[in-house]
Amino acid sequence: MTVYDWHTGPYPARVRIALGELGLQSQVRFVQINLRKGEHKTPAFLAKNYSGTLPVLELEDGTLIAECTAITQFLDALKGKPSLTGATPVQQGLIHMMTRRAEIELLDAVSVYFHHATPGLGPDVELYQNEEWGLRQRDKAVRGMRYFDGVLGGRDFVAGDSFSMADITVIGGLIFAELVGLPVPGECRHLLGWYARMQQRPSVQNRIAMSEPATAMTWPTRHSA
Ligand code: GTS
Repeated sequence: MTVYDWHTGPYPARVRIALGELGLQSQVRFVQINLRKGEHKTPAFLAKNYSGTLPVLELEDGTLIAECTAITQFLDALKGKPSLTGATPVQQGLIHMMTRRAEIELLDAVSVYFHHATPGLGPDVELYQNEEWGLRQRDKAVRGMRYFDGVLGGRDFVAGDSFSMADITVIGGLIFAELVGLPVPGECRHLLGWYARMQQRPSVQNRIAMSEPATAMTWPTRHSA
């Protein structure tokens, strides 16, 4: 299988963490798509993912799966006994709910802040920016951090009683927040404590080394983009 990837990207990191948790990284090769060069907006890449975003998983038969949640669900199902997306209907529902909440209230909000209220990927890629919208989303992300702090005040994991795709999504949000210099408020001690625990997981520690550009392939159209 091929993962179209960007080694520092928070969204692709979600899939790499899932691969690490499931022990599937050896079944995947990574192809680096340089976001700062806009390689994700070339016609060749848009043919793989209409949304022009990473990550994308390509199966051996050419099937293309985009969206972190869909990729994670697929990988989890490959194992036969899902652990990241829930084994029972109730677990599946709760994990799905908290994953969407982590996207809407935190990760996607940080992403909009990055693309609209900071230089983002640079002027060649960021063709439309709306700073006011970006700043609103920054504030929403901080509210999201406070929400997840409350959630983690009552339990060890974001959804249910074990590590899941919902934890991975909040981790992605905090990775992105670090990248853009948006700190977690100091009083969010439950969220900060949980994040410190998450850093101990090998899948989180190895998430960048797993797709080191030195060993991963680069996108063939890179120089013609
Ligand atoms: N909903 C998508 C998902 O969950 O996969 C969002 C994917 C996404 O926004 N990916 C980022 C991207 O391609 C990758 S990164 O920001 O984490 O590196 N951004 C490029 C762009 O131009 O929006």
